[in-house]
Parts: sequence; C-alpha cells; structure tokens
Amino acid sequence: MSEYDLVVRGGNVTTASSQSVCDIGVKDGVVTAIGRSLGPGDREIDATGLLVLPGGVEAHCHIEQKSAFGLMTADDFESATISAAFGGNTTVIPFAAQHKGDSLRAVVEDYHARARPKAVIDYGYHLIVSDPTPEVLGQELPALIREGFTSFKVYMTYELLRLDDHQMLDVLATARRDGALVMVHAENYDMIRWITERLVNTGNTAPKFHAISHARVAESEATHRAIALSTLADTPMLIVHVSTEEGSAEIRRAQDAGLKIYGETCPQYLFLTVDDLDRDGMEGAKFCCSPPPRDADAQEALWRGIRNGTFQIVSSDHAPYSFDSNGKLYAGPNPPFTKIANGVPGIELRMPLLFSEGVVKGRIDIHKFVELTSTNAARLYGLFPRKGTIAVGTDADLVIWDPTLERVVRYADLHDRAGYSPYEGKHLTGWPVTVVNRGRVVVSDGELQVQAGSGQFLARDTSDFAKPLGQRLPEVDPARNFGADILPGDL
Ligand code: DUC
Ligand code: ZN
Ligand code: ZN
Repeated sequence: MSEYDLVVRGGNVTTASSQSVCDIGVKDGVVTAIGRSLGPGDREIDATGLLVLPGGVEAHCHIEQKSAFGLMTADDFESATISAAFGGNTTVIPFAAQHKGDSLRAVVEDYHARARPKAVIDYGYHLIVSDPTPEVLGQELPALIREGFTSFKVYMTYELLRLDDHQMLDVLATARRDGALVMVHAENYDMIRWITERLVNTGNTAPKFHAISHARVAESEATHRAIALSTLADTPMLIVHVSTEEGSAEIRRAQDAGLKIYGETCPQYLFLTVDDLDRDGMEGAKFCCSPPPRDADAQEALWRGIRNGTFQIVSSDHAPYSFDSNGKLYAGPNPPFTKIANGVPGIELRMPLLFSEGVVKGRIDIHKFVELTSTNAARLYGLFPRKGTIAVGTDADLVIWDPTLERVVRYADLHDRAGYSPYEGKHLTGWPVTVVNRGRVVVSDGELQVQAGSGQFLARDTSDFAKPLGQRLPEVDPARNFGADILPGDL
C-alpha cells in the first residue's frame, strides 16, 4: 500500500499567501505532505503547468429553496452541487430559509433531508431568519448556533421577509450573545415600494423598471442604517451582494472607523449592467435580481472595493429560476417587473469569471483570487483552516486550474437547471480541470466522478470575524454611554 491515497504532482500550489511548485500528498481525505518528489500514491494526478488552488467555498447560493411565495429554485442539491463542483468549488453554504410561522428547527431538518442524499461536495447552511419570535431568538437560534449554524441572513426589504429596525436589534443581540455572523440584505423597503407604485401606476412595468425601482440610494441608506444598528449592538455584520459605489463607500467608512463590517459583491454586479434588463421583450427578466446590476461606473467602483479590501468575498448569489411558468415567468408570459422571480444563476461561473476578468486582465493577482473565492469565506464562516487553504492537516480540497484554457460560455456546457446563462457567449480564459474534495476526485476529464450524497455536512465554528469588538470606539459612538456591561448581549 502507498503512503498516500492521492498525490497531485508538480503543480503550482497557490494559496492566499504563498506559491510554490511542489507535490501534495493526501491520506484519508487530508493533506499529509507538501514537498518535492513525494513517494508514490495509489492515484496520481500530473498538475505540471497548472495551478493547484484551495477548492472554492461558495458561501452565498440558494439551493432547493422555496421563496416566500412558494416558488422553488430550479436546482436541487444534486444539480447545484454538481454545477458548483464543475465551477471549481468544493464547499457550498446555501440557506435554510425560515418563512413566517416556521420553526427554525423544522426548517433545518427539512434542508438536511433534501441535501443529505444529493450533495456531491461538502455543505453547510446559513439560516434565514424572517420570524424572530421570542421562541426563535430565545431557544431555537441559540441551539442551532451551538450546533454549527454559525451565520444567518436577515432582510431589510421584501414584504414577507423583512425585519424592522427593532427586530434587527433583537437579532443582532442574539448573534452577539451566541456567536454568529449576521448577513444583511440591505435595501430600503419603503423607497422601493414608493418608486414601484409610481412606476406601475404610470404603466412602466417592463423588466428594466425593476432596476429603477431598486434605486441606488435604497441600498446605501439601508447599508448605512444596518451599520448603525450593528454599531449600537456591537455585533459584526456582513453586507451581502453590494451593487453600488455608494453602498461600498458606507462599508469602507465603517471599516475605516475600526468596525467589524464586511462586504460581499457578486459577478452580476461586476459583469452585467442595467442594459441587460433592457434586452428585447421579456429577455430582460433573465437579469432581474435584487439588488439589480447597475452601470459601468458602479462596476469600476466595485473592482476598486475588491482591490482595496472593502470586499472580503465574491459570491455567486446563485438563485436559479427557469425561464418559464415554474420560475421567472410564474405570473404569465408578460408579467410586470413586480411579478418576475428575482435571481440569476451563476454558481459554475463565479470562479472562471473572476479568474478571467480579474487575474488574466490584471485587475487582481492570483492570491487575491484565492482569498475572494475560498479563504475569506472559510474564515468568515468558521471553516478555516479546515477549508480555504492548502497546508498539512487541511481537508484535501483542491482545484486544479488551467490558467490558459480558453472557452466560450455556453449554457449547454453548464450543469445547473436554470435553462440559460446570463453570461452566454462570453469568452473566458482559465478554467478548472480537476476538482478534489476531501481527497475524492469529484470532477476530472469533464465528467462527474462521485455519487450523489457523497458530500458531507459541515458544522461550523464561530469565527473571529463574528466576535464583537467588546469596546466602544469614540469616533463612532461619541456618547460611549452604556458601557460594555449593559451591551444587549448581556441583557
Ligand atoms: N435577491 C435576493 O435577495 N436573493 C436571491 C436572489 C435575489 O435576486
Ligand atoms: Zn439578498
Ligand atoms: Zn441571495
């Protein structure tokens, strides 16, 4: 028997902070050696001339999730995790979504039952908290956080999901006390509603008006307010799917003040624009997501935010709805923008898009790419160092990447079930060729190599990113009046 189950030989092994041409030895799913001329493995992969990167950690995606209206995403855990794997990911963290009246515990059991027989790579869940009753905040949520659901998302908009500021503070206090990271969908509900009413009343209902209804200031105002709530509660926060320069500036200001505020953006804000929503007929519906894609200036601002560290992660926000009556067009073939399912597919292209447009075009270096697609998600969400890097002792989650392979995006080559790609026809350079999760070769030679259900559930730790500052910063809270002893988490 060989010393290793698997040896990946001669690749350019690159993490967020290091790079060297060497071999990786894997035993029992774990990296056990990194060096030159390692002994033989039962299986060998020649990675000469290729990059070997930590497997992607896709930390914002909606899989087999029912919307508040009862609409199901096109992907289940099998198709979504297969698609993720073909895109270079070895871990996904989708959402287990509570709707009003649901027990959080029952929601998690439900998602477990869906994922367990189907996932082909490792997975955890963030919770979505839409009904923060005393029972949920006092008992269910703390117990689930202890069991490894150490992050959850809340919404400031959407009629059936949104929390008011008072509820947000209750939720933040719970997160602070029990050690969870709060993810916030920051858009001002009433601004969107007010503009929407006027658009609809004047007959302006084409898909492009979706973008107009989600004004940029609706994002920046809600981001500012969310940060203020986080400051009062002394609870770290991640603002998800940021689409605007103004939203980015709010996050930057908070970070400059020393607050633990983190930012995420997504490919749709870097590579799509509002013009895509104005395509012929209902085509624009394929690009309707919230917040919506903006313009070229916003894209440049987001790239700046990526480079200067405002954004820690780039996630897909994969929310696949088929372009038919089961998905985008659930309200008929020509719905007003208010009745188009929100979301775009993109789990398989997140890494190739960011590599091609980011690394190949010189906007970011390869270490930043690894940080944005893997390391920082693992760190934020309590999986590091098991996931998110390559070192002796880490899970053998590797993506072998051909940095020169050129391909044109064709939906027919992808593995999700949305039925279309917003990036159809785009020329991309740099694609994953082999994907390894806990030492198992999941994808090679363009084929899936594992069975449904072979992915593992990941109970996650509380990360340092989610720990409160535990002090009041004079520049952000001049009153400094409460003192740490009566911070909400201690009440
Ligand atoms: N917006 C969300 O908040 N979630 C999923 C998709 C979308 O467009
Ligand atoms: Zn959202
Ligand atoms: Zn989302």
